[in-house]
Amino acid sequence: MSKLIMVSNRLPFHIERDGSTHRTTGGLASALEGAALENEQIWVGWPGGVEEDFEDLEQVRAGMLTSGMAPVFLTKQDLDGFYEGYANSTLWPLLHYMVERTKFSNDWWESYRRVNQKFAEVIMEVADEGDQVWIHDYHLFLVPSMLRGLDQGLRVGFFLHTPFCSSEIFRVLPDRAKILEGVLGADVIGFHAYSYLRHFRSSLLRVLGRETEMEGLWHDGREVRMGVYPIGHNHAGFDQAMKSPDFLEILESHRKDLAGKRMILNVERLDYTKGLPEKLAAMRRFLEQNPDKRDDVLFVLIAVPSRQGVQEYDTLTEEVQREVGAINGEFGKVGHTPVQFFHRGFPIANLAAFYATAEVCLVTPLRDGMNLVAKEFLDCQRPEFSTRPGVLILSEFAGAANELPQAIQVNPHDVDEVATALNRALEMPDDERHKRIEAMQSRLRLQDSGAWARRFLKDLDNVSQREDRIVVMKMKPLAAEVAGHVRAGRKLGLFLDYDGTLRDFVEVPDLAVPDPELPGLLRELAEHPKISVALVSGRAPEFMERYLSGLGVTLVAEHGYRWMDRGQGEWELFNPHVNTEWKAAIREHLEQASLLTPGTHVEEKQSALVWHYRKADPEFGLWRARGLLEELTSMAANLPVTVHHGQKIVEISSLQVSKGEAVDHLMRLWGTEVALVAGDDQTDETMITLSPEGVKFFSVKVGKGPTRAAYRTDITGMRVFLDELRANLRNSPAVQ
Ligand code: GDG
Repeated sequence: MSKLIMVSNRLPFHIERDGSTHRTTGGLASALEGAALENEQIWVGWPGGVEEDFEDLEQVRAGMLTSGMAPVFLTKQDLDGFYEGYANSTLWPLLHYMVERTKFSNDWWESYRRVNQKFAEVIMEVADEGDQVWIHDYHLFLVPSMLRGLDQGLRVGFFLHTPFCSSEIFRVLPDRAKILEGVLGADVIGFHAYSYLRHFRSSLLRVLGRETEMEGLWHDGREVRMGVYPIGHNHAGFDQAMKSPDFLEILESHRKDLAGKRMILNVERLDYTKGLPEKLAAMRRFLEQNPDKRDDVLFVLIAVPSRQGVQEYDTLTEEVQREVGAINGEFGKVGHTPVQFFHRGFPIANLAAFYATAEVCLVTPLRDGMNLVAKEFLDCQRPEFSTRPGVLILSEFAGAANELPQAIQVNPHDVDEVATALNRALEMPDDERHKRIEAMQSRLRLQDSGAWARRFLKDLDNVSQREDRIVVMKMKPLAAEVAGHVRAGRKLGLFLDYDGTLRDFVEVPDLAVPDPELPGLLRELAEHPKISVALVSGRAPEFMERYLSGLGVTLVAEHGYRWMDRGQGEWELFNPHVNTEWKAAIREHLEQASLLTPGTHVEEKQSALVWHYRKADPEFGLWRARGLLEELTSMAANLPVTVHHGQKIVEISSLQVSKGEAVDHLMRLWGTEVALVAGDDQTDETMITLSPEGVKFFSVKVGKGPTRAAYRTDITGMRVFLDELRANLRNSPAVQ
């Protein structure tokens, strides 16, 4: 049975005094426990500490492996550059929309790459073919594609625990493209909320120019799925804690200490994203505005220390401590301190007792991927422990806000709104409290952390089994079959589109020149006595002649309007009587569209006009293209033209010209007995739908979209086909 390899920056374990280690149940570890998976599990991550301090790394590693953990040791330099630097001072603030806190450094980026590589290597040491690898969080954005470089047989998932910020923020990052390409190595990419998925998709579009569907995209011969998987809290863990004798004791002592006062609770890691100063400002405002409640209300602030020693966090801690002191100085009196600040963590039973006795939970992060505290509070509010149900005040900028619409939702930056919400919560009648909390609780207890892990891993399982994943591999048997025909002495015609079939699209079409291997590959195939090759493109003749002539390959330009036999001599017309009188009227219309749409232009070919919008804003360009298509289709009703929406182009070409006509002509000329046509867009369907009599015919669609082709692949798969065909024929030459 395959293994599950969990990968996170920190390993979930403790080191004992005697050097032995044991697992802890942190958030992720307990999610897996709750998921009750049958597979063997291994955890890859940083064990804590500094590599230089371990005396015998091999011994530590071997010891840890026996408890299912594979350590990634980090040096002092790694911790500075990767962890404190790129992960926590570049990515963390940026993903939380805090551009002014975001710092950039090339050294940090290099360190981030190096450490991601270390993780990938440790994963490969423990992985076997077919294993599931589940990578967590922003520390490890590059690991998925690094694994692809090392192995094809793994099923790789990536989950982001933070928000994914708007593309307008994300594109500030100097290494934005590499980060996105890094994550695209995964088979499933998960987010807490739909808005994060939306931002990720728009970053793929605006940074990489990649159009995607809501549920995913095709990348490097694989389907990459994207989805929304809101994490749940550790319901079982809290349930168990609340059944322990400790819990009842602590609960009792809380009640005594409270002596009838109403607790407003706040629990968080002390981090600037959680909005503690803003929250203190709202508490102050509440106390100012509600003198009658001052002596009844107790604010309990639990702020677990985080990233201590980092300047920004130390400054934040001091700021919070100062303001707590100021509020208590101003509003406290003998026997009553309005704000109790705990700068430490508590065991889970204590935490549950706080959640159970609080009347209001104030969860107001400025940004938060999900926020589990909100869910834990709701879960621990149980009738057996408190007479009145509690009220949740929740920031609209926490991922949890999507799932908890019955909370009082607030803008954490609006001090007045939060202060008013505090008063509203305290005043809320019991029946309203019941209705709100019950609606939220029933959902949360089912959607706990175990359910979350199961859902993600199930999708990871499914994707990997899809046919599409092996699309590149299917090209090898196809090449062997076609080679078999050639070896048997049959004449093969290869009719290949260029852009999107042999070469990826780029920003400037003129730069889409053949990669260094392509000309040699085409030449060698064309030199075979039984093979004729034609490149059948929509491009103008000049480009094709410049980069693709002289290879012995026939060039067909302008969708079959002109051709150059075997890539030498003069360009000829397939049909010298093509009518192009319609061009004047259409040209004027397209030029008007270009004026109104920055970044677009009109290209004129002999038999066609093309409106290009690759350099326009992607969404604006697409919207305009759709409008143009509608207008042109009705204008063209009485003209001898066809209108076609291609890759970032709208093309109007003569009806008397098509790639299919051209290929038909060449097949007759060459006496083709076996033909393979391949293309990626709608104009290629005219070749794909040919059914020449007496010819063994293979058709290949490259990329997504509707097609009548028998095979589907992508650019990588197409190249695999051509390479394999060449290799097959090199090994056993043709029957002459
Ligand atoms: C990241 C994302 C996302 C807190 N104090 C104590 C204690 N805790 C536990 C809570 C809760 C966890 O810490 C905090 O989780 P959050 O979700 O609130 O926030 P982050 O730590 O920032 O986590 C976040 C999360 O990942 C999961 O994807 O929700 O948005 O930023 O579980 O209970 N636990 C104990 N004692 C404490 O004093 N035992």
